[in-house]
Amino acid sequence: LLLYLEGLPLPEVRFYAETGSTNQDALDWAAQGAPELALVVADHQTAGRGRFSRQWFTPPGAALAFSIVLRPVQVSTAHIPLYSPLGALSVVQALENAYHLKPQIKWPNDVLLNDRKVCGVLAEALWQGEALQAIVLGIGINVAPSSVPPADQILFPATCVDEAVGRSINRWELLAKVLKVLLEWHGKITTSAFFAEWQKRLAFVGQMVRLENPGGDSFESLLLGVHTNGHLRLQLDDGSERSFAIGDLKLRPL
Ligand code: BT5
Repeated sequence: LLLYLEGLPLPEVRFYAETGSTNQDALDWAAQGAPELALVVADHQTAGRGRFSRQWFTPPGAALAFSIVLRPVQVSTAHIPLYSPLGALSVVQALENAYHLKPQIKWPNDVLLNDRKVCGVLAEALWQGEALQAIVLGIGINVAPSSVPPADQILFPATCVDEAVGRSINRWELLAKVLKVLLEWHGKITTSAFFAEWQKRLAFVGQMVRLENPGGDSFESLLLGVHTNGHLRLQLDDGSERSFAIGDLKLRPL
């Protein structure tokens, strides 16, 4: 692993053969003073998590699961929602550059390959009172076929990188490529260039989608794109436009 990470400006890397959640490890470490770009990598997570206490499946030997500590010097809280897109775009561009794949971003935080979920991103903020201490950006990528959860355990169809590439790829090489892109965008997430690259890879633009809120209400609408603040832009039946903040809205193509 360390061999592959050589050349990247990472101050400290912690590798666990097994841990609960690398996001939890990185949050705890950040609270104890982990430096900017401190990295936690695990082979196997026993309590990997998604958004809203959902679970993230990370069996041993098959997936990429890591979390990086970012310490934005001057981040407005309004920019926090742009961190999961930072993770998603980094994974997308790494897969494009390395394996000539055409991944897309399912708003807000999933990476799809052939319309199936290959990666999930979870950005969590660490606060001290009102002050933002750090953002932990956690990324889980299905690499080998055994990392793909059984169909009855997931909400959205899933796939893995090996299946799309057609051979078994090296996890740590992919990790290094994702981190390289991430470090290039880090600090530039409010630029129009970041926004343009993100929006270009957005899945289902110009298509009808179904959105469902946690209460179970759902509606269909035309997906227009995203705003620079990360909000989703939709067109309703009467032609009016509506936007949604990143929250627990389930998005499905029709
Ligand atoms: C996510 O949440 O997609 C964010 C997942 C972030 C995981 C990384 S791994 C490293 C770091 N450490 C952690 O503990 N977490 C981060 P969400 O959008 O809420 O999607 C979760 C849902 O995806 C689950 O409820 C399942 O339906 C589905 N799912 C679980 N594991 C999956 C997998 N390996 N592949 C595809 N779908 C999965």
